[in-house]
Amino acid sequence: MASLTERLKAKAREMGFDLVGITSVGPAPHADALAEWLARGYHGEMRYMARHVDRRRDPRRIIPEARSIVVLGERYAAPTLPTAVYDDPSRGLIAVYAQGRDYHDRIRPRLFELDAFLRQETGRATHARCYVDTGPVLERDWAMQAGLGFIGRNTCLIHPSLGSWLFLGVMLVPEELEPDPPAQPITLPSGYLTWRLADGRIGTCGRCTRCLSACPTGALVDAYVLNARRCISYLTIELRGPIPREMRPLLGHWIFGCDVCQLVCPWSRRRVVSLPPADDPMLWAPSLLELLALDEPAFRQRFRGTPIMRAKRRGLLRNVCVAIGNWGDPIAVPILIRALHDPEPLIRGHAAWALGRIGGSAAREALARALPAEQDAFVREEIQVAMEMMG
Ligand code: B12
Ligand code: SF4
Ligand code: SF4
Repeated sequence: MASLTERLKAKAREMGFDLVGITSVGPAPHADALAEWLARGYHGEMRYMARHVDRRRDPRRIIPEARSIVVLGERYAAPTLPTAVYDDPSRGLIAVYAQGRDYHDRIRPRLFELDAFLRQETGRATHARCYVDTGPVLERDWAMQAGLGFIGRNTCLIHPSLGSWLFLGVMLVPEELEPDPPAQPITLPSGYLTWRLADGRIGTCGRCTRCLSACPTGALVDAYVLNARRCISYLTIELRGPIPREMRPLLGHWIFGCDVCQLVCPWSRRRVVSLPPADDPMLWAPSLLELLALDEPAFRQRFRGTPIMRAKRRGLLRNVCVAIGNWGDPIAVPILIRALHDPEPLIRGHAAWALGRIGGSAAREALARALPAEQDAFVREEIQVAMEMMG
């Protein structure tokens, strides 16, 4: 008869998870890296990262009776967009993970279902803790400890056959399950840090540093260290307020998340999995002008159930204004002038910036007309700066 651990893993695979591994609970192996990251302020305004650090360092602080950590990985459809789309500045780029139904809604219920299976097998009455990016757990650290993959210099967890196009989920359970061997450093003649995973596969960054040089904003300040305050993913999703002015030109036309450090990675670039695209791919590289025209109901209708709802209309349209400013085509001026009167100050302010970048007499006149009527201090400043930018 298969052991409980084997039955659990078989069940996880049957449920569609691509990777499953187990590790014993204890202090997170790289908890000190988190402390250093927080001390440098690299979390920016993600205050939830600075809360409950003791729990993130050791999951037994979350649930003392936890004995094992079950880590699940699920691949998502990797880029299906034609290369020309990535080069078309009139279209907004949305990170692949956000193209489709929200992964929290898709994965978390299946973790609960997996826990129900465990409870049925063991007769346990209590519930396990199940997280998909939803709790104080260092998911990548535990995934590596459960032997699922290795952490690359871009800080992503990479599996040699699937690349880094993976969602992670974690369950803290009281059962003493059989742990998998963690990703083990091995010594090769090359001398580069190389890992043997639980499934026997080998992974390494070798001498590659492509992600570090390709990052458009210099967010990867060193190998394995990401300063979120500079990361497009943070600036377009997590940051609630204005995008710092000096960062805006670096965002290009990314409007929700960023995939650059994965797209250039040799492990991920070649691992375009043949999952059917969630929808018409062009839906996920929308026209910037079309997006800026979305009112609240249209925004909700278009993005309901997707991770994009996290940014809300005001966050997404803030990003769209920045992308339009970077595109720089005067065709956008009339719609930006309309956005100068949007009810949301965040959108008005970024529309002013985009008008300043594009320039021209129509843009200048619209800014000059908007200034006297503008009540919001942030927007007033953006209008003034935009007018200065136009000389
Ligand atoms: C905060 C956060 C962000 C922040 C900060 C990212 C970061 N690198 O820290 C922002 C908003 C920028 C972000 C962006 C993205 N995120 Co995010 N994010 C998180 C979150 C909530 C916490 C991450 C964290 O703890 N950061 C703190 C730093 C210190 O940790 P870390 O960089 O992961 O580093 C750890 C290890 O690398 C290790 N370590 C440190 N140094 C070294 C050195 C060596 C040699 C080794 C081996 C290990 C090691 O120690 C650290 C602490 O454990 C997790 C979910 C979770 N609860 O874990 C998702 C998560 C990491 N994100 C995820 C995704 C998909 C993304 C994006 C790809 C989305 C996108 N396309 O825009 C980008 C990727 C950007 C990138 N290169 O990381 C996935 C990652 C899946 C994967 N394959 O790795 C996660 C796990 C969510 C999930 N459940 O699927 N994210
Ligand atoms: S997600 Fe984009 S901005 Fe962030 S580290 Fe990777 S390449 Fe840089
Ligand atoms: S791009 Fe190169 S250095 Fe960066 S994670 Fe991939 S293999 Fe490692």
